[in-house]
Amino acid sequence: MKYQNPVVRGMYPDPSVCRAGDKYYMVCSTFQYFPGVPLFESVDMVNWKQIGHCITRKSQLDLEKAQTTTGVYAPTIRYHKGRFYMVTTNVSVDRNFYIYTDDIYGEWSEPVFVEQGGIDPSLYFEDDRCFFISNGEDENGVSCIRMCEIEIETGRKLSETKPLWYGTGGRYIEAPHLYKFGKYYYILDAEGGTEYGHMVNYARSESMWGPFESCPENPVLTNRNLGGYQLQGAGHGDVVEDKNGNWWFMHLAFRQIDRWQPFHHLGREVCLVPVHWKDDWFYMGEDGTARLSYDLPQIPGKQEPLDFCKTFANLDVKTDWCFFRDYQAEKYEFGTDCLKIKASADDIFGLGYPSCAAIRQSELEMDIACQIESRCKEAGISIFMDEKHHYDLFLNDAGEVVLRYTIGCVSKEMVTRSVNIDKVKFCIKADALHYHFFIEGMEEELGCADTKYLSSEVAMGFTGVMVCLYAVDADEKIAVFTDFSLTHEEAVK
Ligand code: 6LW
Repeated sequence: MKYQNPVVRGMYPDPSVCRAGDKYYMVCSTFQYFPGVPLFESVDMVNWKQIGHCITRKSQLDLEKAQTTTGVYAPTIRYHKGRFYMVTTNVSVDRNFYIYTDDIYGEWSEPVFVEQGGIDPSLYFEDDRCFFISNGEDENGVSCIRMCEIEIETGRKLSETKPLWYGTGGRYIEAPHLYKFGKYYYILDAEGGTEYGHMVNYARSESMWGPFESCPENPVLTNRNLGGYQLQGAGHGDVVEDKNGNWWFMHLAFRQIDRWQPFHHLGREVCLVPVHWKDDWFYMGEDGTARLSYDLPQIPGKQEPLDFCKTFANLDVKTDWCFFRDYQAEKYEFGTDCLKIKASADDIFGLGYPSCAAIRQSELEMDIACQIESRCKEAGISIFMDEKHHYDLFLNDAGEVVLRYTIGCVSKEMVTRSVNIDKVKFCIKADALHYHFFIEGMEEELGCADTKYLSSEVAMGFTGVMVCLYAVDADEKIAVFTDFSLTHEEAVK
């Protein structure tokens, strides 16, 4: 098997994976976006297809107060006795909960809350008992991984919460998972922060509650010493054994924009590295680093090329489109060649429910095009990182084309064409370093802006850039989007 990382591209952070029979299932964080927690299926760990979302109803998740980077943090997916469980934190209300389903293609349950704090919850099943693990602090305020036993039907705690492991001393101990492989229990974490110093560590014990012995080779995965390498920030992930006895670590990492520019704006993406064992210790990747490509001749199969021409005809509202805090279906009319959006007064600078359909920018180089017909206050395309970092190309209610750059406390609007039109086709050409803005048919660009000002290093936070089609107007006018395409030459060769 030859494959390239990331195996799932664009903002899909904090992957967790489980095996159920011959198939694998993966979930990721979604923060303020709705539906929440995308769910992927694979038969070989390398090729992933999104089959839906775990969170599809407002009753499962209240994101009303969720700004960018709050809301849903790292989820864990587990399969036990015919039932799938997805456990996560809603950071906006500071609560951990899980939902479950017996039909992976169907709806998931209402939330079951667990009264243990911290983030990055995980579940460990042993026979009919269930243990709940998360990060947090001990009684002296020292950061650690903690665990309690719960009653899986109700979420009720059956034991007190006790510290399990204090990690290796890196900052921000998080992303815990407990496993039993052979005779040992393994407690895995991520430390160092989800930036350039991110790393994966673990420890083992013959007892579930420890004491744990740290792996002598920790960190077992980190790219922190690979200066100038495109893939950085390797960390937070989940270990899985496949049906053929191969071991893998599925984890997050990000692609930086240039060898000498330590910025990334696409968010954290899903990568896969092989795992091997020695003396009941496991080791990851290439000498503990995550690489952009792997050639594993002992594993059959091949990575399928990704479909990189996305249009209204092949995008699915159930899997591809994301909305801010809730999906208010009555505002959107999705057709195979057209999207009609009923504008709302809420804009993309604040909270609320802007009329906005968003899709992840999944490649550094992409061409984005869309025709917009509107007399809304504004309607157009936003290249959106968060409320304070976005580039917007839109038509206003005077029929003018406006390009607006918003970077932190500076927002600059340029009327680039004052032509009194109500229909225009916009094109945005993204390369790793810049966005170039055009009107179709005009050779001269309207403007050009750096990708790095939308990066996680500038904007902070945990999300990545989304391409948004949006409309703002207090009178709820309709904006019509046609001829939409999001293309990339060839991501995986
Ligand atoms: C997540 C934490 C992290 O909960 O980022 O990479 C946080 N690690 O574990 C949000 O994605």
